[in-house]
Amino acid sequence: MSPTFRELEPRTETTRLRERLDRLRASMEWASDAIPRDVRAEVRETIGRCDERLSLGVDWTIVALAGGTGSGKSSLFNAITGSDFAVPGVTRPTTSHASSASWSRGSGGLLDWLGVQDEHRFEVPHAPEALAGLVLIDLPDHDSINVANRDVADRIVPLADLLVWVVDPQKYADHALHSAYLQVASVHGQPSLVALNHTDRLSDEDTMAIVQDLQRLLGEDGLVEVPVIPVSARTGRGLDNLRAELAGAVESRTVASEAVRADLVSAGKALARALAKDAEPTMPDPAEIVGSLARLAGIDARAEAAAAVAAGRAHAIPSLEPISLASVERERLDWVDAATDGLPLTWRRVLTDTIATGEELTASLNEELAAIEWPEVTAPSGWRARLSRGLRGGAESKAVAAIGREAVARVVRRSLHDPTLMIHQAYRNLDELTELD
Ligand SMILES: Nc1nc2c(ncn2[C@@H]2O[C@H](COP(=O)(O)OP(=O)(O)OP(=O)(O)O)[C@@H](O)[C@H]2O)c(=O)[nH]1
Ligand SMILES: [Mg+2]
Repeated sequence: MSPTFRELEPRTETTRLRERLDRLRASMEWASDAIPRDVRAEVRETIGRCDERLSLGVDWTIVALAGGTGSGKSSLFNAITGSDFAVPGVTRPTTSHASSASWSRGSGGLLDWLGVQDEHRFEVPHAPEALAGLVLIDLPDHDSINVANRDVADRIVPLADLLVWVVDPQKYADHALHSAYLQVASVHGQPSLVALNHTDRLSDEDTMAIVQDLQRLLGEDGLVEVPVIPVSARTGRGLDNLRAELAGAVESRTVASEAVRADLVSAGKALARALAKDAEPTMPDPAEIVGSLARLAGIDARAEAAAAVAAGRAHAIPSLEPISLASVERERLDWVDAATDGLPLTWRRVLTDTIATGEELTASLNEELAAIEWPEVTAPSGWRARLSRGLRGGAESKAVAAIGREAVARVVRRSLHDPTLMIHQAYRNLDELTELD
């Protein structure tokens, strides 16, 4: 491998779409129960397909050299790559396999997928920045008498980001035979161009006349967007123009990226439809439930008792009784009501499945409260102390209430608030998942 061979970095589009796929997957997992089975299956399948395509990377620009036998595809491949890697020949058809040239490192997975064999992969040394990520494919002839050749070409052509149709001037009138390929490309929005090769064997006038005639033929087929570029693989004529077209293709978003994008958006829409996005979720006020649970747990009573002891009105603070499951359940249901207010009913189930159960919540509260080390409260003695009893009682009571509430608040945050936040985010994400720019 040449030390000048370029790394394709950064692979921005692949990374970006992968993040988006992760969000789709997360929404899918969180809301799984609420999604009808058929939609779930459809979205799962889409996720799988995108995953597979993204693992190959969607930043690669695939350019295919296609056309009839002897038009000079292999010769052009060599001229563009500055190599003699492809084998042009006089016996027809010459090429029976696809060869590739990569301008960046790391295209192995993609080439496996395209079916280009190891020995037919070429890495372009001294690759210019403008062509980073380019993969050029030399195909067997399209109108081959050899069916296997045609299959290779037919399979790869639709995957190309740019189809370069190589034409021999002596056979250009056969164009009608081939325009079907260009037409299919055009219907799929796949950019294509015609490279009129062998122009070294033509006078300039003849070249111009044939270019115009080809352009006219393309126009008659409705292919007005397809440019005709005169080139010569032998002399290098027109190769700069061809390279500029390749650089243009590298700049544009790839077919693979467009396909993944379309998949992501349609799956996002299917999810959003299934989950009926039409409301803005609101987070219940945690202070409210913390207050209620603290009261139910006896924190308030304990705080009052602490005040009484500090004021000398009582001698001991009774220890906390465990909080009851029934009262915790009631508070939890109030939380669920508030957190799913206005949301489709299915989201109530998603939320109840995600936050802690009544039993878990009760156990966490009791554990957390049992672990508290309460401050020691003693009755004052002496006349100075007696004078400040009222003040001391207030301070002791506040300290006890604060410690208790903090413990309850920790449990509420962990068991209710954070999971609810996650579900609300998943719900909001649905909206974002229906668009991609
Ligand atoms: N004069 C001239 N000859 C060319 C040019 N391009 C290719 N040739 C010759 O045309 C013949 C066929 O070229 P190839 O590159 O093998 O054509 P191909 O399209 O790869 O053919 P298949 O692999 O059979 O499909 C070879 O003898 C080349 O040397 C050109 O621009 N000018
Ligand atoms: Mg060839």
